[in-house]
Amino acid sequence: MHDLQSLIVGLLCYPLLSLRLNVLTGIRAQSTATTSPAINKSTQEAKKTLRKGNVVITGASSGLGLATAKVLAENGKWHVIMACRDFLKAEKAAKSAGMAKENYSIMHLDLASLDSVRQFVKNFRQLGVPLDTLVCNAAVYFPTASEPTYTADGFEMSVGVNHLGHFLLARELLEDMKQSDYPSQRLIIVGSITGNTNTLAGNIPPKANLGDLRGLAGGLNETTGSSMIDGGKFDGAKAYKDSKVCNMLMMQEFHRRYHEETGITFSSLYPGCIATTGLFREHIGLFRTLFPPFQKYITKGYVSEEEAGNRLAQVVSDPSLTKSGVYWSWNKNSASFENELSQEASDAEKAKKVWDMTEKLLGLA
Ligand code: LMG
Ligand code: NDP
Ligand code: PMR
Repeated sequence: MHDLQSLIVGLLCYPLLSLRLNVLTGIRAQSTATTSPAINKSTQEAKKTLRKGNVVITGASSGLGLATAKVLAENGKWHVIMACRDFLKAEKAAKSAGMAKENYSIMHLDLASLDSVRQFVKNFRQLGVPLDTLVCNAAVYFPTASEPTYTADGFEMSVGVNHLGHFLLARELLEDMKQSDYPSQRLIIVGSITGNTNTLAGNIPPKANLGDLRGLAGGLNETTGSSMIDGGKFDGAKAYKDSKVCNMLMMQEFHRRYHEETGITFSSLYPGCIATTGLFREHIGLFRTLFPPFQKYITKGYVSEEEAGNRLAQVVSDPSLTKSGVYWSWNKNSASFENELSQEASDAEKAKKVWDMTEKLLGLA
């Protein structure tokens, strides 16, 4: 069974395997080229500028993830590993975005299952290629659900996918990034304005609030406690916003724990309001119709998927965005700046508690 699975993964990842050969042959070609006096940089430095970076993007089958994958795949410097729950959808999306086959691979990842996350890590390691950057982008949003739904492991779905699944993935893949010889390694976790109560958007009810974390400690399940982090009654919009607070807190906690030791850059961002993506697929039709013009003409917070993809691609690839521990945003001229997080989303004590409880829930501690 496992052999068959590996074979399938191997076939699906053919472009990545050929990339591995390119990396090897590229380095060989470089060692002959260094005999030229014109190229007298150290071999190691030369190697670093030679190969493509490998970036894993979760949820790259639509919206922001797909737009980012497209930018990176097309700029010639990256091989994009699209980590997606629906292989066929991802393949179709990559094709219709016009991505060239040799610039991407698709690997199965369902963040709603911890087993799937672990299997993804195993499959990735079997490829034997270095990991340079991980983008935790996938998310689900259930604004109209009256009852919670659950992941395979029994956690409320929004926090389960957006926070817990990504936390396990990032913890595991940190080990791989530590071994990368690429000039810069980055772990990016997508955040949002709606989790930040220091903004107008973050004050539209229901507001994010993790409370004393009693629901998280209890396993985010109504049969044993509460499906909500703060222990309250289920509210899909709040669960999403809470999950984004966790994303932004964990980025900072990763920074505090690992930046100095590893040199890895940890970042989060608010890409702008991409009002047309699949994130709003569960919302009522009226909302989906009115939301884009509302954001375009009234709040002026709207950005296209293409523009948002350019922004996230900058956080992956721009040499000027290497500062760690930053929550990036963009101003009206689309220039990046270091944004301020709400009090809760920058609370170091809370971050530590969320980290410790999450480790316990995932069996990491
Ligand atoms: C709730 O639903 C869920 O029930 C809840 O569970 C949770 O998920 C929550 O935060 C998430 O959302 C939202 C619900 C109430 O709205 C709807 O689902 C109905 C659709 C309403 C769409 C909201 C966007 C606002 C639309 C404004 C209209 C814009 C028109 C664009 C025109 C373009 C012009 C070219 O959501 C709310 O909170 C809505 C509150 C009520 C809306 C009041 C809006 C005031 C804005 C002013 C509009 C004035 C228009 C003038 C146009 C001038 C043009 C220059
Ligand atoms: P989309 O719904 O278009 O993209 C979300 C992606 O996540 C999809 O590819 C989806 O896969 C994937 N996904 C969902 N569940 C899982 C799962 N269990 N396992 C693996 N992948 C999964 O939304 P956006 O592009 O808007 O969202 C991307 C990120 O941007 C999110 O982190 C969101 O919070 C953030 N964001 C979005 C904003 C916006 O205005 N849209 C604003 C601020 C932040 P599939 O295609 O199979 O459904
Ligand atoms: Mg919000 C500057 C104002 C601004 C911005 C940037 C956003 C972003 N929103 C703003 C204002 C308002 N919104 C106002 C005034 C209202 C009341 C009419 C409003 C309403 C609203 C709703 C109902 N907005 C929403 C919703 C959603 O369901 C979205 C949400 O909360 O998803 C969790 C949403 C969003 N508004 C945003 C952004 C970026 C979102 C969605 C996505 C996200 O944060 O990931």
